[in-house]
Amino acid sequence: MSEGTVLAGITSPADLKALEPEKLPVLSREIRDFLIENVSKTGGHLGPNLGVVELTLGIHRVFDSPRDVVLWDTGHQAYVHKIVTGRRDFSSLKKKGGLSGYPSRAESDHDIIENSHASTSLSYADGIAKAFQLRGEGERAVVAVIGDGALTGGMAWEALNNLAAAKDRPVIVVVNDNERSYAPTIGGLANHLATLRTTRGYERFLDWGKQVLGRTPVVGSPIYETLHGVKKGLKDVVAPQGMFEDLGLKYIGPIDGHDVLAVERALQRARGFGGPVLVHCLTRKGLGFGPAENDEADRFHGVGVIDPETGMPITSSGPTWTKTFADEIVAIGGERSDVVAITAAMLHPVGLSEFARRFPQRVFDVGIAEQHAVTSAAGLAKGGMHPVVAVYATFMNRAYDQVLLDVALHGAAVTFVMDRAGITGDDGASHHGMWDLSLFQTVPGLKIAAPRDASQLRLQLREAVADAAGPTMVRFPKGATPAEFERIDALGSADVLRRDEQADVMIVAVGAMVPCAMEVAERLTAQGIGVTVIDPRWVKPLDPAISSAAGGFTLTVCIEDNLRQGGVGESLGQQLRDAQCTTPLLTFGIPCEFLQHAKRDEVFRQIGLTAQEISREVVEAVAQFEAGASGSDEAMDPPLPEDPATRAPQRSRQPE
Ligand SMILES: Cc1ncc(C[n+]2csc(CCOP(=O)(O)OP(=O)(O)O)c2C)c(N)n1
Repeated sequence: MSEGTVLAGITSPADLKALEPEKLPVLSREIRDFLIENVSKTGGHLGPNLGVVELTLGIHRVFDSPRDVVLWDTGHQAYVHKIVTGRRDFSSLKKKGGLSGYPSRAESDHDIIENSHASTSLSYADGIAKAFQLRGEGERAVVAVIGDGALTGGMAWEALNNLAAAKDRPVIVVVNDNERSYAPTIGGLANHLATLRTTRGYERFLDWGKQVLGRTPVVGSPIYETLHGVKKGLKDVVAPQGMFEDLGLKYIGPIDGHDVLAVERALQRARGFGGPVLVHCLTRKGLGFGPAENDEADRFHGVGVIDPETGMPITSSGPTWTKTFADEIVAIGGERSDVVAITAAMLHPVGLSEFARRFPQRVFDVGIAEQHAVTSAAGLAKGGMHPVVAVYATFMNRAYDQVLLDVALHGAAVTFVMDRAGITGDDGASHHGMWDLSLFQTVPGLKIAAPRDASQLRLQLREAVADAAGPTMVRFPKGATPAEFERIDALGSADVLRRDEQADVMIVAVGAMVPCAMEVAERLTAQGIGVTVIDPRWVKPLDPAISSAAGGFTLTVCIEDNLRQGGVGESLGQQLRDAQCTTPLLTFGIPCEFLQHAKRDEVFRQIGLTAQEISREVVEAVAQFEAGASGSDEAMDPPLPEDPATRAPQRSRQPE
């Protein structure tokens, strides 16, 4: 932080409150420079944070955080909040041990929620305000900042419905309207906000009425009251803002969200109101950084390492899983007119931009509405289309019930494409796609594919979309596609990728864990252990040929980048038990923990899901089981000690 800047003197919201108003524009500029300089080095949510500089300053000047509660919906736009609450070391943003990319309770008392899945803040606000009221602390304000994108999520509306009903509970909903999620926000709500944006007359009219008529004794005041009495009708003429007020929420706005003093005035009014209020602020995503402001795709919603002058990416990855999907779905779309694509406000990130360009009538961006996306897909299937719902795996957690009952129970032929499955890394605990296999293994009739490489992704996507019998799911991780391994044989619908003469260990490798499994095999072979590697391709249902083959080995191993609980390993264990196969099974996967942000590789190392750790465990297990088979005492050894450097891999030793 350069000495002598205004920013250097801001270490807490109190410093901000003490600042002379004329210094606010300078401070805003310095914060923007700080964001551009730092986030360009680490990557992060640059565009959203550039857009909320003044909004954040206004909030912290009016409210008394953390006594007053400030909640950031989704949480990706909380960098400025971090800066003004004393967190200015952005050098390791999103890196292991560095600042989280989202609010984090471990970092600061000013951070109350940290989940990073959108549209939850208003429900939190509702609950916190109820608690304050019950505890006699009703004077504590609860402020929720929610983007126009997050406001498209169903939960936000469930919460608004409740907030509006409690006239005596002060909750201030600050809508940060920048007209975009990643892409422009769409739908009826977006249209309504657009109307509000363009009709600023109403509040000004009321102010005028109050001033002019209030000055006219006797008749003036009653006329003003009458005007207020008919305000709904009047509003519909001057500003059609009825939707929020019809719900029962006081509406203030629209406010220029880049004018700190205007924001302050609106928030003071909102605070004084004492009930549920919605403050509509207009902002520009990416403001102050030309390349972001001009970026059509997403205004630099999230960037990697970039040049701070040009905004151009510095690092480039090879061909990615997302790009592979993107190309193939375009090819499929060209061949089949019944294939439609659905995205929940993530057209570009999930790789549907080109599909949208080529087939604009056949792509539906439903907003941040994963549940609706799934049931709407069921409807499309009923109507004779084949929908492909492309989402990040972590966000599909929300739509479990819709997949289960609205799609699977109906046998609807919908294909779910789960990008970012497994460990995602620097977005932290809530963004890992590590629950999908556990959740969706329980859905009757759903088939799940875990392709191991780009060729398999293309092939299995086609198999999925060709399946008219019921729902299918294709899951793959973040990042570059790996080196490809040709199958040397088939085992039912599975691929055999390696088969040593000596049948000691059979490894079942799930999707992207195949390269790891092949390396484990190399390492085991170097120790004189013969290995067969199987890629089941379709992990649900698992082809029974796999469990049948297990009987011929000393040990079976399953490696997956999903939670061990309920994962493919567990379902393989169940099959082995059902078949009364006594070959022991070791399952390696992700522990049932919230894993903090770090690079993907670091997380893999931290949880011991690496070829080195797995082979070490397997070598020792083989020795134990063989010794057990020969009646040696070694079989009675206690469990292996943990390697102090990395935690022991997540594995079980008994058939599951
Ligand atoms: C349930 C869920 N689905 C998808 C996302 C991915 N996502 C992160 S931010 C974002 C757009 C948010 O738009 P908005 O609320 O308007 O905030 P802005 O970035 O425009 O400030 C999306 C879709 C998410 N975080 N949570």
